[in-house]
Amino acid sequence: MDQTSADPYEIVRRAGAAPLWQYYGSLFAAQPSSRAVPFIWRYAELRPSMLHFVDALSLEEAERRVLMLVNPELREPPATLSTLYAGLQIIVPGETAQAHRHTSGAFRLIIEGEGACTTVDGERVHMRPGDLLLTPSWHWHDHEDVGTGPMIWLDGLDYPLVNLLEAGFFEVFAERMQPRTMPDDISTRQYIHGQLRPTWETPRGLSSPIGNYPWSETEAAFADIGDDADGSAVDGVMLEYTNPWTGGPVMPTIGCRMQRLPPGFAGVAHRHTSNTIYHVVRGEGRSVVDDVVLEWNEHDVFAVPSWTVHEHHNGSGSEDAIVFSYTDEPVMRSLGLYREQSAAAGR
Ligand code: GTQ
Repeated sequence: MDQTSADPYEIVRRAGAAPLWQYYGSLFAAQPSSRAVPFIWRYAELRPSMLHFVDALSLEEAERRVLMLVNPELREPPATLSTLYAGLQIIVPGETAQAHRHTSGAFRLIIEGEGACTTVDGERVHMRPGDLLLTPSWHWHDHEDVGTGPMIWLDGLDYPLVNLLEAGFFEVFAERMQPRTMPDDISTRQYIHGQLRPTWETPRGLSSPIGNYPWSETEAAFADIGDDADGSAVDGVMLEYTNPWTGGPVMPTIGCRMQRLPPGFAGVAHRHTSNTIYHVVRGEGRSVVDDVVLEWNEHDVFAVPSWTVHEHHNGSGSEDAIVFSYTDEPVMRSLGLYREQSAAAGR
């Protein structure tokens, strides 16, 4: 018997075990420390590449024409944050994107263009800038541009979480486009009028039945509130998109919000055990995330990892900033892992 095999640690290792005392601190850290870093992706920098790939790559060659927004610390496999992903997708007139479905939940926040649609489980849904479109888990979806110009949107998916949980399934539809089995935009027309719920419908699954939360409704909500509510010191006037069946988040894994930071807004810092990705709909400003300053402009996307201290500022003294965000907070809450702390309370 040689000396290494007599080493008790080596014997333990060869038997497929490990001494807990060597790992305790890293496995049971005093507080979370995300592998992901705070980061910003600039729309003005990426947009020309989006247009380049319209010419360079047909949608017959690619399932989707998407640039993934990759966190520098999460390159392989690529993800934006540990549980969430963001991508920028473009489709041009005459194009169609193959119908498919996956167990990952997805949404699209429309950035620019007109005339594109997505069909989700038989319902064709129209896109306009500022609209939030849902593609919940295992819903068939395909996209098409029947308009006159390119359409660009932000994709948000939970695939980093779903893959971590080893619960990912994917299926391609037998034909390129799925049949339309319902009147266009019917779910929005039925459900969007807030407190008036269609009595003949019953919940299907855990997600909101609304295909599109149109910008016109979000804008009207902000206009109706005006300056007559202060909102929160952290987030300004923030509205959460809700599932009309539960009043809760739009999907079990992803919550979506739109916030208005009034001119000159300087938010109070806080942190929480949820990952958040932001998209600037309108305006300019900056967010400070664990001492990293992210200066943002219209249509930029930025990522705030779990438990990082962050605060938001509107950079303009005269214009609103409108910021969309999505979060894994529903996951953390449902597992009893959600914690929130104001920065003053113990950095
Ligand atoms: O449009 O179906 O950015 O399946 C990533 C995966 C978009 C989509 C993404 C997808 C889609």
